[in-house]
Parts: sequence; structure tokens; C-alpha cells
Amino acid sequence: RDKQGFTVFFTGFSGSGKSTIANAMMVKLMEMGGRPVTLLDGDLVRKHLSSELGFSKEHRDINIRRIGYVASEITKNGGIAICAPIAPYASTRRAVREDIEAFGAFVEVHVATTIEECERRDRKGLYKLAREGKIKEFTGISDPYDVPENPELRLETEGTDVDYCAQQVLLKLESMGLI
Ligand code: GGZ
Repeated sequence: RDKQGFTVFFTGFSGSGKSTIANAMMVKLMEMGGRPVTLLDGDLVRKHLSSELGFSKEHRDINIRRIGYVASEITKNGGIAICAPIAPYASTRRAVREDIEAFGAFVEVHVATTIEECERRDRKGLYKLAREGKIKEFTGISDPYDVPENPELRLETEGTDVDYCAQQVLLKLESMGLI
């Protein structure tokens, strides 16, 4: 019998490495063949599904619930969904987990790069703008982030390369009997 569908849900600060790790993992999963893999990256979802939304709690919640809905449909149909938004609110992550667990597994991965490290790297210059007050409600600077208490996996990214992180996720999926 075919294996069940599932969702891998990355959460962490802007610049924590969520997208990079999610992409590396997707490549490895596709190479393994089998079920179709769909990546719902934060940036692309914001562009194609949530272009009218901002970053208030209300709007972030709508954004995350949309991602959760698409992921639940993919999971229901036996596919693999990989999501990589910030998803700062624990209550919203829990709601999405419940939606998805009705159809398959939900694997929460906390990309635990510290805010200090994300700000130090500042790959897109957004932290500087947030410090200057030019971007309001910036997660970790002027807006909250609820640290996941019981994620299926926590990735400590500092001093570790992307492939190693992606490999840790695959090992977790294997140990859960999902791949
Ligand atoms: C956080 C913001 C903000 C604010 C713009 N706070 O590094 P990025 O640029 O590409 O990732 C961030 C992205 C966050 O969108 P998400 O959909 O993942 O957020 S949420 O899950 O909370 O809905 C960042 C950019 O958008 N960005 N303004 N104020 N990140």
C-alpha cells in the first residue's frame, strides 16, 4: 500500500534559512522519486496567494491558514507539502496541525537560528530597515515570535551546512515511517 501524505512545516525568523533548507530537502525528496512534492515557500505564497495581506497578526493568521489549507489538500491526496513561512504564532501553527492531521502527518521543523545571527547576516537588509523603523511589525525586532515548544525537529543551523540540515529532516521523516 502507498504511504500516506504528509506536510513538513518549517517555522523560524526571516533569514533563518527556512527556504534554503526546504529547497535542499525538496531536491533530495524528488530524487528519491515516489510521491509528488509541492513547496509552498513564504515568498511565493505572499506573491501568488496572499498579495493583499500585510503583517498584522490578523493578516499573518489568514496567510498561514491559506498555506495550511493548500497543504491539507495535498496531504489528503497522498502528496508531500513543504511549507516555509515564519508562522510566528503557536496557536495558528496548532490550528494548521489539526487541519492536516485529519489527513496525514504534520512534521513541524523549527529552524532555530537566533535573532542575533539572522540580524548579523541580514542577507536582504530588512533587519537594518526594521531597526530604523522603516519596516514596522518586523518579527523578532518589533513583533513577537512564539518559540515552538514541541516541534518534531529543531535545527540548530549555526556552524552547520544546508545539506546536513536537509539530511536531518529526511532522517526524521524516515524514523516516522513517512519515507
Ligand atoms: C517579517 C517581513 C515583514 C515583517 C516583510 N515581518 O526574509 P524574507 O522577507 O523573504 O521573509 C520575510 C517574509 C515573511 O513572510 P511570511 O509569509 O513568511 O510571514 S508570516 O508567516 O508571518 O505570515 C521577509 C518579509 O516577508 N517581510 N515585512 N514585518 N517579515
